[in-house]
Amino acid sequence: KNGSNATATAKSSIPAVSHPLAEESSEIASNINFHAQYTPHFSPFKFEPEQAYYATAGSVRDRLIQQWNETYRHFHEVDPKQTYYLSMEYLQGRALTNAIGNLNIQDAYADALNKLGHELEEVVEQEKDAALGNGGLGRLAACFLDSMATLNLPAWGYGLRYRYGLFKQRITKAGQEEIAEDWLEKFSPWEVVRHDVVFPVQFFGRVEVDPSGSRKWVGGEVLQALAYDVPIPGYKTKNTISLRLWEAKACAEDISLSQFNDGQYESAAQLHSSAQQICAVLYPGDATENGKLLRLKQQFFLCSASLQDIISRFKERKGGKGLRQWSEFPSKVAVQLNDTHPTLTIPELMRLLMDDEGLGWDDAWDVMTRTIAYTNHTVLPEALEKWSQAVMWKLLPRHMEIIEEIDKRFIALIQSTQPNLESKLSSMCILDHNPQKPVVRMANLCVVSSHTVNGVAQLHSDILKSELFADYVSVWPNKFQNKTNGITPRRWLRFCSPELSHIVTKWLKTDQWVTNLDLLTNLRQFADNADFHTEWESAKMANKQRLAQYILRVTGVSIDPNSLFDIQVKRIHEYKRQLLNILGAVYRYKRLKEMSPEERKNTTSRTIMIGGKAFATYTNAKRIVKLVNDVGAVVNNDPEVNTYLKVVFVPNYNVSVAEILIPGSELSQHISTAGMEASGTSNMKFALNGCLIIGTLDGANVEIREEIGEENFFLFGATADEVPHLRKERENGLFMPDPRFEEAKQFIRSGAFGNYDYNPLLESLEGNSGYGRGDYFLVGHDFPTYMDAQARVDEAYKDRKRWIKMSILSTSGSGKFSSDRTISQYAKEIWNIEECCVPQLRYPTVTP
Ligand code: B1H
Repeated sequence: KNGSNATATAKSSIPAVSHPLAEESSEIASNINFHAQYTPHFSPFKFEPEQAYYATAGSVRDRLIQQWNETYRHFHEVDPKQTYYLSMEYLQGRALTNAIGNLNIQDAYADALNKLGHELEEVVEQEKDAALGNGGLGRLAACFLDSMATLNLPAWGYGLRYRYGLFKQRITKAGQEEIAEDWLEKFSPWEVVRHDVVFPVQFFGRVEVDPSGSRKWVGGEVLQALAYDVPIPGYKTKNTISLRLWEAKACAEDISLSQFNDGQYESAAQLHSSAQQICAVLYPGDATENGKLLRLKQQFFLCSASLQDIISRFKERKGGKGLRQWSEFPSKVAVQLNDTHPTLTIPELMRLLMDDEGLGWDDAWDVMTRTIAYTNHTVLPEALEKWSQAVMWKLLPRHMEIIEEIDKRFIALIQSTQPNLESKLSSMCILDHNPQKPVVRMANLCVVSSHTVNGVAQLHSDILKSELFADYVSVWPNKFQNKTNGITPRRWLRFCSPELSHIVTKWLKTDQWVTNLDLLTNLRQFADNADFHTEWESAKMANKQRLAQYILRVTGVSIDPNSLFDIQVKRIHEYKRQLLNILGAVYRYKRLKEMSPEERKNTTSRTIMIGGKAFATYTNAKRIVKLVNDVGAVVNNDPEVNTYLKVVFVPNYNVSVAEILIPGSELSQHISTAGMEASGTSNMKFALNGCLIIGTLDGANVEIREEIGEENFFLFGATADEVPHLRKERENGLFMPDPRFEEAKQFIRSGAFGNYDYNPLLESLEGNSGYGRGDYFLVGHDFPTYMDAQARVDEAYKDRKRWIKMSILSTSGSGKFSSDRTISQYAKEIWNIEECCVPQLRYPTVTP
């Protein structure tokens, strides 16, 4: 029923100017058929959903490639300033629904597939997620690409083509198990290998000085970077930009035939195996940094290949004026570093300009600093990258010389212009000369070398200025900015919830909100409208039912769509406090057990869903996964109370699972210790989908609450500036725990959820945690106000009218959190680039 509603909306939104032939669904059907027969990946006699997926993707790809080529050509002709977004992670998810939706051809493709005996909904599910990222940072990069394309910005994404992306999570009796996910198993129809785009990338070797005194990096290991391009279509625009992913290769000459003939196969192909390792796996960390040579090689590989590509494009486009001046480079190129992971871009650009192009230090420095900007995504000390100087000297000797020189000049600058900062120099400089283990501090290198540094939410940017980078602010007061994160409204509302989108379009009488999300504020006028309420509620209910079916299918647990759907999904980390959530659930369960059947009837029924992956070696995070599963096993099978409470661990949380969970959510938890979550972006996705938030004053929660109104946000917990004092109190034994907190912990200790030893986990809330100091994340301190906020949620949910109004106000207040807004601000305030719109082909209009 709802599916057909959605189709009706989309139909009415097809623009008047459209392709007269190909839009025809029978044309499309025969095109899909063509792909099924002539794309020789499968037997032509088999046309199951999987084959239908590959054939459909092939057909859609043809259209993308046409637009894509025109975009390349247009950018080449106009030669505007371009942005290059460098990121070690892109969490793209599936591409088919997004491509069909952005091309605005969903009806025609749905019809065409029907003609061929398939359902579009089923076909799109055949696609594996491209999970070349860990969490929020990688997903942000993916949302940014969507917005850059939609805003017609001349921009490129650069990344690595990992063979294995983020691991698949399987839940067993022992907890989480990690399984390699082979997303390229049956090839990806969305990438185009570019055999004409190859650059050499060097490692190790030594620095040679020639008689003229110029320095050159020679010798070592040389691998080839081969480009794979992924098309990124904008929404209802011809502009289709590229995500260029590098793969490492060795040359044919690198095989030693003589060794091979001697039977020494491994050493014969040594470089080949070294190349294979580089792009083998995504670094599986999120906010933890394990020093690994391979990770450093990956980072340099991305930086070096991307810069060579950028420079060759700069040289190629002469603008009709003959050879270009290097001083023009920053007026043609903006490079954005997604956290410190691509920091090596800094010394690599210096090296290329000086050693290959012959610029002096001052000119090279001027060009480099005017080109590069850096985004910080975390203040967690363990996530601030520090590389061993010894390892760096070995792998990148010339770059280390350059970094030393940057550091030397920075120190001289401070000594001559800011003598008051002398005492701070040891923490401000780039090379830390701790005799035990000298390191290079990548964040410091970024701050010193880039023209702009930004945080990802207002509170986070304020903390950068007042704490992490405070000492630099007086040196460069204008270097620091805020760019509050955003999410793409295409994937995160228009396509993942066609039901709600349909209602929004109907009541706003326009679908312009998809690219102008601020229009959602106009829904406020209907916040009390009974008809609007009815439609809103039924769309949310349809999404809840779809979610309930999904949960039943993947976990075997049946959940009631009439209960309150309460969701917390994100990477598992102690600072995100999934433990607070589960302790709350344990307490709720215990209370329910103590109630009479009559009393229970007055409570609000809840389904608590928790999902997320734990870093494979993060023991406490894995214990949390196990605890959630153990609590669920007991609660869900307790006939006395399981109509009032269910606790479900949602396995293998990823982008596609989020697209099912978020539209069906009513309450979501964003409950990190204040000051620790830089922004969060799922909070924005939930709010946009009419889900209420229970949360702390952390990251972007602060701004979400401002936008949707404090009366529509369930707030609790300490504020960021109270945290240091509260930790002190805790250390000095001045903390008096709430009896409810003690009761919940005791209940777990008593073995109510099985005999697994949870003491190490519970102890992190007492005397000793992995972080040394007891309850570093202040779960105990925030527990009572958390429980109070949950009680307010239960009360609010009983008043349906009030709840739906709050839900409507959440959506209507979410306009600010479009990544279109974020990207426009980067374009204007950091990159200084303008749109470069590919002209629309004017098809002859058909007159009836
Ligand atoms: C974020 C990371 C991160 N911040 C190290 N930092 C990694 C750090 O593999 N590593 O070594 C990987 C990722 N990720 C997240 O970025 C923040 O925690 C979120 O609060 C924020 O919303 C997101 C996007 O800005």
